[in-house]
Amino acid sequence: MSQTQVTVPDLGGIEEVEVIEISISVGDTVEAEQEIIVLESDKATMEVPAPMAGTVAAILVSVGDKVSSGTPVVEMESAVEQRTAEPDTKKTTTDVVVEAAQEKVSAEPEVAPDSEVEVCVPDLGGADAVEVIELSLKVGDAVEAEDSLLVLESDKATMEIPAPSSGKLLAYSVSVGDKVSEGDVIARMVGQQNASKPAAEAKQDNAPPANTEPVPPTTISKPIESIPAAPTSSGKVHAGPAVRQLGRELGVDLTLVSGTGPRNRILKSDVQAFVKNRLQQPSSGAQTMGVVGSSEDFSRFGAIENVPLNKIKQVTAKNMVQSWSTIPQVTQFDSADITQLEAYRKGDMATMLPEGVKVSPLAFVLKACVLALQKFPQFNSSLNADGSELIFKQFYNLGIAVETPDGLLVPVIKEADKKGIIDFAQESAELAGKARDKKLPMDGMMGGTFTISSLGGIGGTAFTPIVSAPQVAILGVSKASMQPVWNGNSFEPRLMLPISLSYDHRVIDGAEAARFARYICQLLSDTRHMLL
Ligand code: CAO
Repeated sequence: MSQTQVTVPDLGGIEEVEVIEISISVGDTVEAEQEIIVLESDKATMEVPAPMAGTVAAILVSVGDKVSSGTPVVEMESAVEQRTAEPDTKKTTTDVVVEAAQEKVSAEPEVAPDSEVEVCVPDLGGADAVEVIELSLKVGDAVEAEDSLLVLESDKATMEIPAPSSGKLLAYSVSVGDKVSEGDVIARMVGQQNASKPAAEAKQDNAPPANTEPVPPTTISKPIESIPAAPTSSGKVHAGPAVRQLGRELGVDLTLVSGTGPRNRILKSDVQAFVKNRLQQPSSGAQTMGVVGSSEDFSRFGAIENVPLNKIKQVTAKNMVQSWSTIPQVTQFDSADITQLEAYRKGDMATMLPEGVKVSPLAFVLKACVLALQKFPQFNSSLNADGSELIFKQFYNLGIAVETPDGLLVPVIKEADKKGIIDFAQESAELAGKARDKKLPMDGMMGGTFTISSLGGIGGTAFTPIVSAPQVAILGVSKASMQPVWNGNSFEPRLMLPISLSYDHRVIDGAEAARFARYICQLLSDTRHMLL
């Protein structure tokens, strides 16, 4: 077991930096390259990585301490002899980038009043191409000298490119996601300070540093290829690469996170607190439901109007997100020949209906569904909380999706196994009417075991309804239409009803779903089957 002292690497001329984050505790096991300490000057953030895998034996500094190149910060124990973090013997990538950035800052002079300048990518310290991960300002923004214009990221460093002078941003020449190399023009701005020459020329200037503070380069341990695409953001974000990476992994727009670090820098704990807070908010607002909308300011492109979503739409959104994100669902399509059914419905049946009762194809579909659920009970089941058991329900309650002016409601026809076609027609019309008149009691929408969503009165050939958790399947019904169907000798015009069965693939296999859908089609194709 050997002990290694981790020291502050070469700070490229900066005398002192502040310890702003200690990412490990004594006793922690760390991987080589894992961030252990974060340092910050007023211009740069630097993550000090572990030089090897091992255990943290002692932490020699506290948050707020000022440290310099070579200051011991951590003692680590390693089973294997490792190199120590000798700041002066080898140049780390960080050092190179720090120095490169430092050269760049020092080399960039101020610009002449109202002169237009191009801002270029500085010396990248050996990195070929780096990605633009953030445009920090909006075109037309007033800019102070040293304000971050944009953020570049390689597999080892994040670098903010500061404005060479105060002035106004005229244009960006790049977009988020673009790869840029040293010397590429990234922005144009008009300067308003006394100056000697534009930044594009200045970048080739090798004059010794006048300003020894580097722009923020920091090390990250994960290759850029493994980082998901950065969320686009127009706001300025003050955060290190590890925090930016965490934000991307969690899908957090860092412009919405308040930083509690020095100079409002966003820390990992801020991102974690942000996510926790979002998850803990009351279950009403769209943002609390995992319904992630856009934080983009669309008014930049034209007139907009913000209309609050009503309660029904917010609850629907929550349920949709919950079902869509938790259920691996597949949709099986089929079609039923309802030529005979429709002839009967519009003919003999119409003459036998009680006064005022109107029967649509939906009543037959409801009846066919109950019979299919009885034959295939797994479609009338739910998974238990830990997914270890299937709960078979011995009651049949059918939900019907009803379009109302306020949004989608799903009243439930209870004890559907005890009902006939006329019951279904009457009850679905009554429930749809109550739903539209806002007279549906809360328990009228509870206890459903399977749902039918019919768009047949509107049109369309197929759709993919979303399974409503904890149910495991839903049947979508589209508009029946005349189709040429081959009868073995010739094509016959038949009235075909398209159905779309979405199902929870954890509970139902594809073959079962195909059989279930086929069975419904058979029942609808010959109404006599419904008597069996
Ligand atoms: N194919 C062809 N015609 C159909 C049909 C079908 N599959 N289903 C209904 N029709 C006909 C009806 O026979 C009726 O014709 P007539 O006016 O000539 O009698 C007409 O279309 C209108 O029917 P309807 O929609 O009023 O009645 P319904 O019983 O079929 O449906 C209800 C009732 C409440 C389901 C429906 O009004 C509704 O709200 N549908 C929208 C559901 C929805 O939004 N689903 C999406 C949820 S997201 O997955």
